[in-house]
Amino acid sequence: MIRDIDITRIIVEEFLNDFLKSIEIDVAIVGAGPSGLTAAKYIAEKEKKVIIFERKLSPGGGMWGGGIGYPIIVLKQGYEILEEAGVKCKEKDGYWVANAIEAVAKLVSSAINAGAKIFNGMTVEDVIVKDGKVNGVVINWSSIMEAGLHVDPVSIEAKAVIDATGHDCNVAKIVEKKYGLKTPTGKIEGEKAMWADEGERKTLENTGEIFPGLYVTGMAANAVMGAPRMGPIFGGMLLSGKKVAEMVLKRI
Ligand code: 48H
Repeated sequence: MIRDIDITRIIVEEFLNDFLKSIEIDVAIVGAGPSGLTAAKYIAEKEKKVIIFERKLSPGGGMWGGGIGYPIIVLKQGYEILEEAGVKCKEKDGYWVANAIEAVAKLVSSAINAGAKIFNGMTVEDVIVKDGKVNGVVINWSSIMEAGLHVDPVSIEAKAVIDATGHDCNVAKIVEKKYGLKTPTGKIEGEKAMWADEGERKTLENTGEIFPGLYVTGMAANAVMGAPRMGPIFGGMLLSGKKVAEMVLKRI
């Protein structure tokens, strides 16, 4: 016999058990797009406790829709990261091509298999800063935030925080507003117009620590540093995720 309250109890107990194991962690990644998922996989593979907080219900960020809603991923570089995750890539006219649905599914799956955890429907609305260093994130349910309810958030302690929030660079914006960034200008430069070749190159160059304890990856790196967007080409996102993972692993 199915008891309705068994289902309730199991959901609440399991979630709380998971959540309580996730309040003191090595790395908090904000955003489960291609860069955040890739970073999570490489950090988790080194047995570090890594959690992705994703505002939406579904991880995958801007990858689902490929370009103009055609679910095709094009890459010039970094396709080996997709292949490592088990995604079938084929060569076409000097590029690599993959299916967007397969790419998202397998990046999510390989991050989870490596030991990363994803909390969905949770928005990072602030960070913890102590002695001039980011020490964690402050989270709330996205549904509460969207309803505009005055409900206070809770905190997660992390040795490093990665802003993988894409075009919006939401975590960098919070820190910029309250403290200024430790970048050459101290502020968010804003993403520039489309230039795929330069945008892809700069994504990697701009990946790094922008405030003690806070790292930026993917599209957010170009938005912070004032570099071009690159349109629907995804190799820079994957390589940036791998690069930030390597940088963070050296520091924690
Ligand atoms: C929790 C949050 C919050 C928050 C946002 O946009 P993404 O896919 O990011 P990247 O950098 O991995 O990939 C960018 C790529 O998808 C893209 O847009 C490209 C290549 N554009 C080129 C162009 O020219 O347009 O994923 C970011 C994720 C999303 O899932 C958000 O929901 C999530 O971050 N997010 N999660 N707390 N405060 N803000």
